[in-house]
Amino acid sequence: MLALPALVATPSYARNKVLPGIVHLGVGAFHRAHQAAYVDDCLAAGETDWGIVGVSLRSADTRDALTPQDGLYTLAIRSSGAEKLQVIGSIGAMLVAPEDPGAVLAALTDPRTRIVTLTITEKAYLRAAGGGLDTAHPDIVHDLATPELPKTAHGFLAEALARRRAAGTPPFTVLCCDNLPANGATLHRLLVEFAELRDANLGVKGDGGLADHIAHRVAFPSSMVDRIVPATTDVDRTRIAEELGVEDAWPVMTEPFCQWVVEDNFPGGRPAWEKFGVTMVDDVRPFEDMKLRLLNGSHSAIAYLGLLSDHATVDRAFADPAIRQFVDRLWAEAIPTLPADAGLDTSAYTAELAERFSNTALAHRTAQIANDGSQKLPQRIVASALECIEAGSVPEHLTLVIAAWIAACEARGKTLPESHFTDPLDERLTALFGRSLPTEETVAAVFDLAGFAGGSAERQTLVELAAAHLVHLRQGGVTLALAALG
Ligand code: CS2
Repeated sequence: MLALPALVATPSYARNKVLPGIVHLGVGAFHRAHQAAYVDDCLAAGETDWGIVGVSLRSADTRDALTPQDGLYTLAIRSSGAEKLQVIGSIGAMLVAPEDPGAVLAALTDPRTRIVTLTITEKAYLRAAGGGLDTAHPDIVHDLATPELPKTAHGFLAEALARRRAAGTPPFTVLCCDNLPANGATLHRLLVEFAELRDANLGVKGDGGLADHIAHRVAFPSSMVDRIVPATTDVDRTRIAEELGVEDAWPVMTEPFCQWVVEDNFPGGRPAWEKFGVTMVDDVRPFEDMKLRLLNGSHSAIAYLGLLSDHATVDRAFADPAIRQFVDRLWAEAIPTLPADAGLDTSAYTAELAERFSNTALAHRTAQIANDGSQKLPQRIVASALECIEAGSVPEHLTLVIAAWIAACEARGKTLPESHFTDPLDERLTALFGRSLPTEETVAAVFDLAGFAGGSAERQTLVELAAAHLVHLRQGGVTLALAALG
């Protein structure tokens, strides 16, 4: 390795002695700031058979940037006053699924691969509005028709597990690291559904099928992952190159905070993660709900209210006293929906969140968090709002976040740039907004499209609350909507 400034931490282990043990699907910035950093510590401590094979399911960008630098990249850990650089070496090889699905399947069926981790983002789980597998999605249809050339995570996992089973290789453990509730169980359910359709195509039924194998023989521990990772900018690239004295095509920016809580269910073995700061637990659910509802929920609130108030970054939006007060009240509304007996310290947690959101060095763009609201709001906002109503309280603040999302979507191409952020529902949302229906009908139609509160008795109450907020947002912007709160 080139000589780097002495303060830059570099891998202290022989990278050519590391064996692949983990295949990661979705090798984006988040993975590189989080799981890859934990694995780097394991490798440095001598657990050398847990190297990562990184897979991109869509674009070649990460592979193209990192392969010429041998998979090495800089992690820049930034706080308002300081920046610490660390070179991470845990990603040994990188594959681009659309270019060579066979190579991905070879990595997944390699007996040395004992864990498959995923950060593919909420929308790649391909759930229909009701929560089940979107069996009409063209990529699912494709993967069922052409199992040996998959495109989706579901297709790759199912084909690899089928091949391992046929070869007598034990299954790998599937470790979901996306921001979904009960993420392991959710992926497990979707994959069994996918495998049932696959079995049906092959005329296999019941016990002998892949669905049965996946249902009973493959472990899907849930996990809660947390680290804020803003997208890297060209300014970051230039600054890091100056500090390093060498170009890094894709350094990753992050904060000092890092948390990983994992359900301890790894029949095929795992790194001794607990030695490196990972919390291994029996049940991750309380941690997951706290993170989704308090961190991610307020992140989405800050993103949409921030965009509508002209704040480009989280720290600036959070420094706006009206938004700050709103977030405090949002937390107060969501906290009673968390389990009271799980030992969660919500005041320490929100105090720490307030510090993290105030980190001015991150410049975390509100537009980045605004992406994919239809996929994020159900677990961040809608679930707590429903539980508030069930418990007899009125989720005024939670429903305002839903309205702010709709208003921000409507504002694109008007007060916000056309594609400032995107959503899988964009085409249908644009068509809906074009119909200029009465506000409550628009909100009800958005709920149907996004599957918010589907089938629940409280849905109409949520629609009415969100519609009232949307009227205010349209009439007098964020100022009026916040002023109108009780
Ligand atoms: C953010 C998350 O972009 C978003 O939707 O809320 O990526 C958030 O930064 C992470 O979950 C923090 O762990």
